[in-house]
Amino acid sequence: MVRWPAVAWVTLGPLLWGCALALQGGMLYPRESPSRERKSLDGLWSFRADFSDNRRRGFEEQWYRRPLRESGPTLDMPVPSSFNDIGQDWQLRHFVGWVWYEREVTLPERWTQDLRTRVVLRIGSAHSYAIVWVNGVNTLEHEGGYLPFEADISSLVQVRLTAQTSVGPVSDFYTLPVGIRTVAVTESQFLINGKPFYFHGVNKHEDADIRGKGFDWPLLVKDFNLLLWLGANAFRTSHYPYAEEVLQMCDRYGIVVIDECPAVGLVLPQHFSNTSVNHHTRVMEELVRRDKNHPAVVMWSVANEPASYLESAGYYFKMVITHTKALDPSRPVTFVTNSNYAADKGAPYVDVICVNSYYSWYHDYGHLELIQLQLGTQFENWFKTYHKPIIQSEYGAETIVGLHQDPPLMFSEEYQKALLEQYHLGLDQKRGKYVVGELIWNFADFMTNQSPQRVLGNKKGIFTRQRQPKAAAFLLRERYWKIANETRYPHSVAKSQCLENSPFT
Ligand code: GCB
Repeated sequence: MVRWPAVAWVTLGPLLWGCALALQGGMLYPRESPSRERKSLDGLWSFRADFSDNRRRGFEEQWYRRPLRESGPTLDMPVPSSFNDIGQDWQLRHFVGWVWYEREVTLPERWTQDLRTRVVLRIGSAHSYAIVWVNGVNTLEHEGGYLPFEADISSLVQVRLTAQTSVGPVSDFYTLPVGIRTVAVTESQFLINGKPFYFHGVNKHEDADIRGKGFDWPLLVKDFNLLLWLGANAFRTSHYPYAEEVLQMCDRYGIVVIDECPAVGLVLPQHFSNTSVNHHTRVMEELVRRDKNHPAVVMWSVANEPASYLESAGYYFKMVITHTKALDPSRPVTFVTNSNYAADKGAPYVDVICVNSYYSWYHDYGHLELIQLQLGTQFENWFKTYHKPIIQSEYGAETIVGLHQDPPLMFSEEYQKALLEQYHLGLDQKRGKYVVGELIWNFADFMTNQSPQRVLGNKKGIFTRQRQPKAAAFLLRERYWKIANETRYPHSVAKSQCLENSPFT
């Protein structure tokens, strides 16, 4: 007689954010249906950071062979969360290296006994290299954070009975909410359902006090209520793909998304190698596979602020963008640039120019009077060179909430407002011509590495990290609602609380 395991234990490499056991996988969000059950593994996990000198003690001592508590002390770690933000330990706050997560799971008896049941372990996201052991067996490896990966673990949790011949085909089905819309780009317009669309929105980060990047429903709903309050109709998932639940909300609320690949910091010549191209295209495949069914996603962004002025960047972006277009011919593709229009080698391959600029912030400090001229010149140069629609994909000013200074000085709430006002005047001169969007940097203050440029993180939010408005939020709110009422999509956020009313139906 063979006994089946009632308990499976799972040891993970780096940070795990969320996972689910499902009867069927297929990389898409594992929805429940009459043929599918889900078991969430969110909750408290055992955790250990490998502080050893070479940071490989865990592999040398094979911590994955036994329950983690048997190879040394463990901490309790909530999943999803960022381990750095949870404890009081300075070393862990700054730790980069292997960390180990483990959890014992009791499986429903049917999953382990009924051989027609397929058991799939799916990790929503683990940053940035993950190895997964199930019952001590190396089951799954994945490189690159933010995107899901999965493995069929049926053979690891089910008993091999001699009656295997009785296993027949299983029918599996589930339904997806559907939204139908077209997206197209002309020389000067971004069209949704054939109508010109103007992006008036934000850049975000998955970030909040204590939970760090960990997914959280109350935070997500609060953020969507703030987007509604603001009159925003779009955001960019800067600088990585966000949790799938975020895109589900965008579909429901009619928020348009520029979905970005986690390619930030491609700044050295060696980053534009064949190895990088191969990895980059693989990540784009994972991103498109995961998010292709979301009507909210209207454009792919393959990178943020690469050194696209380098000679080698031309071939590199040609390859990555061509590959992405082949994966999904229905959506435009871009990357976000901060290079000079005359030097950018990747721009010839994008459908929309997305350009970041920080006039009167990272240079010309305090010279707000220059912004309109600088912005106008920026737009004209890009347009006359490429004849493509342009989105101002980032602009903003660091602002410490409650700091006041008039006449405005940097870091005060007055300076952020005045800077935005100047940008808006510049944007309004080109809006309706070929500038098709503006995305403020940033929706909310967020945590960063420490540096002399950052006061407890990046403070360019129009909301604080706790989601309270700074003065600039009211300015932006007035502008966004005015634009919303002028354009043909006033209902985007305002009225569409469900898919039936969104612009995607
Ligand atoms: C940028 C980057 C973003 C930074 C921002 C800033 O250009 O894309 O990651 O956070 O500037 O505030 O410096």
